[in-house]
Amino acid sequence: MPATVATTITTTTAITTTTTPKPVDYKNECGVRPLMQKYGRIVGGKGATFGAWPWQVLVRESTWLGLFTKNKCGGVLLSNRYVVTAAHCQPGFLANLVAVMGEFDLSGELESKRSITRNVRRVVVHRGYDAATFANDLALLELESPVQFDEHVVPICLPRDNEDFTGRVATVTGWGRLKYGGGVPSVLQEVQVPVIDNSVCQEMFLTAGHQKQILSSFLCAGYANGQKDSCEGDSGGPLMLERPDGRWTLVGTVSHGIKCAAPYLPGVYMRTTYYKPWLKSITGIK
Ligand code: 4AZ
Repeated sequence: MPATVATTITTTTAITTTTTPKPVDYKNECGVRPLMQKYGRIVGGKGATFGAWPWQVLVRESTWLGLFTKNKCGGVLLSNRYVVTAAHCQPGFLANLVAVMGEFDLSGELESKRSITRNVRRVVVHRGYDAATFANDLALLELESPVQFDEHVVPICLPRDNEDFTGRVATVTGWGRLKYGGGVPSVLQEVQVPVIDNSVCQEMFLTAGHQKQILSSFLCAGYANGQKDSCEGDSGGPLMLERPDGRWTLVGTVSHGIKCAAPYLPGVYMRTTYYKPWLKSITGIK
């Protein structure tokens, strides 16, 4: 879509060029970023800007009647009442999950709009989840009440059924560790990583000396020399790509890996296209 260009000539003869973006219909469209100029940690990444990834969810765990809470995982907003996250993010004994939408700076500063918190009514863990292999590391969180979409709270789009993203450079976001065994950021981090073919990924793990099996339901992303990756705490968050129409689609959700950003050990994600029927069977989303 060509944007309308308005050129203003000021009295000082300086020329200001302003692009007027097509209005973003965030109440009806998935995958749009109302707060980004352009319209049409994570290890080795950079801090995002407020509202840049409006489907990013912070999954918190609350124990002892809410007396103790901790940031547990990332998540992805799929609709006004469903968040997808990793199955290994399910709450511990006598604990429950809380989803925070529109979050950005965990220290509470640097935010121009308030975040929206919802208790999780129901956790649907994939019945095939295997903690030993991380097979089917997905869970859907049904929110206690629906959220209102806003400029900083928008659901992501799902990919087409057989869409293949191999070789494309995707973005992963989260509040996870800035390096393996390191600290956590306060501002949401983003990093770009290429999607790796499964057989190439399998070879990489073998090269690194790991016997791990790369299932067809997995998707790998990262570099042979490491450097950029998701890490502990990013789990459940989005790996995503911009479609030609400028809207964003969910390629995968952060699942696991061996260490973070280490050579020949790319990050492992749950492949969204593989799980579309499962996601649809619970949420109704096409
Ligand atoms: C984790 O522990 C984790 N390098 C998540 C992602 C990656 C590694 C570990 C990917 O949650």
